[in-house]
Amino acid sequence: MKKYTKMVAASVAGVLAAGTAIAENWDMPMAYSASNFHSEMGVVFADKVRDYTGGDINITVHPGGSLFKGGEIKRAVQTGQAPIGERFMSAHANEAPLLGWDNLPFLATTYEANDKLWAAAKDKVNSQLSDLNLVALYTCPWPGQGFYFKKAVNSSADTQGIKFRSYNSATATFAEELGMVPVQVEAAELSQALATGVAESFISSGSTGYDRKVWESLTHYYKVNAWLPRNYVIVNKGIWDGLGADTKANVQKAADETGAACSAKSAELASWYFEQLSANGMSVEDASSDFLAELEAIGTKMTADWLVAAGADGQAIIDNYKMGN
Ligand code: PCA
Repeated sequence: MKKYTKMVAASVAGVLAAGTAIAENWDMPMAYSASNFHSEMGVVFADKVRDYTGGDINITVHPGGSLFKGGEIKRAVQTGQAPIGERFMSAHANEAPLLGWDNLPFLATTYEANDKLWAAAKDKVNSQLSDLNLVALYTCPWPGQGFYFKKAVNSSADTQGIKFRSYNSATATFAEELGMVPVQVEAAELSQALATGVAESFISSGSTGYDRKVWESLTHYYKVNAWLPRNYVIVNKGIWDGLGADTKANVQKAADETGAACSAKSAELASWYFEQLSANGMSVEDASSDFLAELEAIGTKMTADWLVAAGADGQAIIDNYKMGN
């Protein structure tokens, strides 16, 4: 009897050590529209995970902030209310400044440079996330960021007093430096904020302008390509650590493949979005050299401020990046 009990105990321990023996159902809240490439790639990821884990992990994607609003997703994953979720990384820089590494103006403005910057930042970012009880499975860049307005803008003389939709603290600072008045609004609520006049300008990619049909309220897009910020798919660290080694490897393989495919999709769509903005009546132009010079000066100040907030780890990211270039 004693021997039998020991055997059962050993086999239970074996199952636990091997990880999930029973299929787990994971709800995955995502912040952006269902038709956005980030969300479509979330579905690709879920399919791959189901496939590679032989059905052990079954992820259901909930895009558009439908399960948790964008601003709530990180907390939901940290606390395990949702085991996994997707969100915009630099939205969390107010809590953990290091996570603003991809929001530094004019530092890495091509997909290639942005990949190098992520390679330089990855270890520091992952250890910061670990402190927050999170593990990043993959990240994926948005196309370059530029300004939307409802009039022609050639310099900060034209931006004074404009109500500006920000998506994190760095973009709020950017707006203030241009004499604008920032208000933070989720992408999912952007069309409404523009239609009701809560905001009349914002910085983003062509992607979000297209998703939110902003030509219904705005007229001008200025390509600035200030930075290519990333979304990340994060999992609760406790849940992740509880998975068996094989399951982890299978999920990570799905994540690596999806991250690469998502980044390629972003690059492929970048100019297509601009065509759609034009086709819907918007003027899509490069920012004037005067405006660009002002933005660069503000960017230098923002980078200096970020370095103060992010400390030695932030400096190490920039140094690593510059060493690799
Ligand atoms: N779209 C998201 C974040 C960056 C982007 O291109 C947004 O505007 O909220």
